[in-house]
Amino acid sequence: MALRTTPEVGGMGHSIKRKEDPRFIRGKGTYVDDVVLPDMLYLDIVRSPFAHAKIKKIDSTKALAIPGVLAVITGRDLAKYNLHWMPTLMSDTQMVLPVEKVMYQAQEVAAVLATTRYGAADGVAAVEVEYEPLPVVVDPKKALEPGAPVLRTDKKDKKDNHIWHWEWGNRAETDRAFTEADVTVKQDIYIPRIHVASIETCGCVAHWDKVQDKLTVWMTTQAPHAIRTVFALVAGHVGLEEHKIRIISPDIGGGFGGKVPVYPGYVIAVAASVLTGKPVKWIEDRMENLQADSFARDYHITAELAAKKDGMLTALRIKTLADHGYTDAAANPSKFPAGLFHVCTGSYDLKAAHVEVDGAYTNKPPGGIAYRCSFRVTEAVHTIERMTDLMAHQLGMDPAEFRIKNFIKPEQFPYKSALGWEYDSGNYAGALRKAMDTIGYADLRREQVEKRQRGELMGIGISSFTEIVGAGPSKHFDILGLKMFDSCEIRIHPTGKAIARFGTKSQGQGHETTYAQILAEELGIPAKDIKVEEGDTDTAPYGLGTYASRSTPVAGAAAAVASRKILDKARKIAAHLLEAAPEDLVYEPGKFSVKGAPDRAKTIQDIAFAAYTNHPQGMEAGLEAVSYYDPPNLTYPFGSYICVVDIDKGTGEVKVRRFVAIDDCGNIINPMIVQGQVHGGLSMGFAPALYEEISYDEIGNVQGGSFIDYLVPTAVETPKWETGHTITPSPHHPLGAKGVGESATVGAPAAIANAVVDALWHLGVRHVDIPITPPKIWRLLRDNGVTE
Ligand code: MCN
Ligand code: CUN
Repeated sequence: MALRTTPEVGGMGHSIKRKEDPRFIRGKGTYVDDVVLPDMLYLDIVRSPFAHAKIKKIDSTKALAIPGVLAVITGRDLAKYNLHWMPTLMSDTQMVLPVEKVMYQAQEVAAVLATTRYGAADGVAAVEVEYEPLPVVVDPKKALEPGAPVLRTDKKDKKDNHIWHWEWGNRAETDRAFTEADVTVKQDIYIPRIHVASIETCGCVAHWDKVQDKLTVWMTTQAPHAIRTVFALVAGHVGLEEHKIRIISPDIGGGFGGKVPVYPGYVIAVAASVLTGKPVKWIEDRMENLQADSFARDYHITAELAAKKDGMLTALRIKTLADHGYTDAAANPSKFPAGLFHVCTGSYDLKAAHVEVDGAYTNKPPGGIAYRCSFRVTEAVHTIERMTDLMAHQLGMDPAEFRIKNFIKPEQFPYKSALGWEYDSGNYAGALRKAMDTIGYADLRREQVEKRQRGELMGIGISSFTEIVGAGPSKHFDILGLKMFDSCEIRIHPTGKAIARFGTKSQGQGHETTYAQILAEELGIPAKDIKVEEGDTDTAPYGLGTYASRSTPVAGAAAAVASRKILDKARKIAAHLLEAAPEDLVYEPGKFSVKGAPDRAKTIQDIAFAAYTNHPQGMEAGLEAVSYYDPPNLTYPFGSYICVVDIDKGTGEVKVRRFVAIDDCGNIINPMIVQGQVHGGLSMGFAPALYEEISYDEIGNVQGGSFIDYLVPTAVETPKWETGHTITPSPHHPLGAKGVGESATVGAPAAIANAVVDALWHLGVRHVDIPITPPKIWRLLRDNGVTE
């Protein structure tokens, strides 16, 4: 995907050309940064060098002396309108701009408004801030120790850094199963902080139009409607009511979850536009994106698994400490503070399970957001897949056979898990056997034995994951109280062409193609005659947006249901035109004909025209329908991945030699798009397995705040993916489809980690935390007496 540079960046000649180019005037560009409006102002942000500090003084004198700098906005300015704090998606609170203190390095401290982008940047450099450093809490374990400095001093009654305790499952039953077990394994697993690296960073253009009494915000958001509601809730009291707000989410250069939250930059840009009456653009740079936007993972897990001598698993027990940074800004359904982590029994028929999670505040940016994760399912899958592998090795059983023995069997679906989920359908052994055949599992095991005799390090790793996507049944799923349904509205024009609008928002997933395919299949209108539109709150029906691989399970279903509503009416119009009874008509996509007389037929195009020109008396004109779809259950896609690694004894480098991925997302709408999703997802599972991590030093300095330190693998490092699929339809989805957008990212890291441990098991290695970097492996080899 090509991302254009901004008109201002890239040299004067380029800049002049771009400004004259009509494609880049209001709404004609493709990305937020392409939106260029007359008299537009630019916003840039002053950020804190300290992870925890009192703000003593902000001196704007020098900044304001710079030509073009119009204002320096501080927390105190926003406080006059009570806009210095805002709610997070988990009903915690988050600073827009601080009044008293900063809580993490790179936090917004003040904002500079200028007539040019360079002016704003110069202004930022000239703002002088006096800080008084405060003690920094980096480690969430230390954050919960008695005597730790209390971070959220803004919360009157808060006496510690504990956010919440959450537990699920039957503790007594689980404890009993552990007492009765023949074999148990226990492992500490850390899943580090990582950050999405979308091609496009976050940004917006906010335009308060006084004449129209309307705020339009072009912004990088995966959930435009929800954002509009949040804006109205935060700023309704200063006149920004929901009907006066229009959020437009244009083309997005990758979201991956990082574009779900509301970031302070958006809110300050809106405030600046309302105050000045001019359009204001804010676009963060790469380092701001990596250092200050919300983060994923950061789970400190202790897991235990119990089994009988014969290798039958019985129970799972997990304790987790979740580092949420200075505020709980996770994009989770509100009832589940740890997301859907309690799908951690995975693909296995476990009779008992209990999981506990504690959230802690630390001096870091908001954590718990997203990185192709399906609400903490990546963490859950990594845990159960590592633990299953550990148990298989402990018992001396082949990890594939061990899995097959313990899988939930096809005839057990719909299956109620020990932690309360109802899995819709699955055939786990089918996918694993297909992966084993594709990769040549038995031969690889023989090769491994030979290599081990020669002292070479080769490992085979499996991950047989179960995903849970498509939130959600609104009974259990809401974000800030907004029920997680989704929508499709179809209008068929008199000439038989159609427009369909959705409450979701593609960021590269190809909705324009796949939604049109669904509608074409249902209605018999060629896909090229259907315009798919998303991302404009003034036109799209209300929906909760695209994340957690919910578009196909929810809005895709809405497309089918809305189509079927249209066909109900179309049948009546056809009956009128054919002078037959509606029940005497047979439907094949695009055509109604009279039973037994196939020549007496009307096409959907004939019917559309009649809907506006010749509809039956008493029937409303037009051919339109809308569906707000509330799924009866989630969908449970799954898959089996097998990976072969070779480890260099001299350097500790892990090379992924082969990687076979068999995915099952039920009925597939577009095989090429699904394969693309799986390829991208695998690359984003490979990345944290071997490269990506954001850590902090003891005073909260971020390590990994630029692409020099935060290693995103390129095509050179990334292995060749060998993909395939099985098809187990979802019984409750109108098209039998399940989501797939995050499956590969959720499933891949465990396959790689399991392969590495498999290569090193005979040396006494039982676990390696991701990212599995060469120094980590080299040290393990050295400690175990293997050197070259
Ligand atoms: N699809 C299909 N058949 C199925 C399932 C899906 O043809 N049985 C198609 C869909 O129609 C859609 C695509 O595959 O075009 C992904 O569908 P789905 O699994 O429903 O996921 P979403 O569209 O809701 O996408 C969200 C998901 C998430 S949560 C992250 S994170 C992620 C991902 O998509 N971010 C992405 N993939 C991404 N891909 C790109 N290019 N950019 C991102 O930001
Ligand atoms: Cu969890 S990343 Mo996707 O849900 O946008």
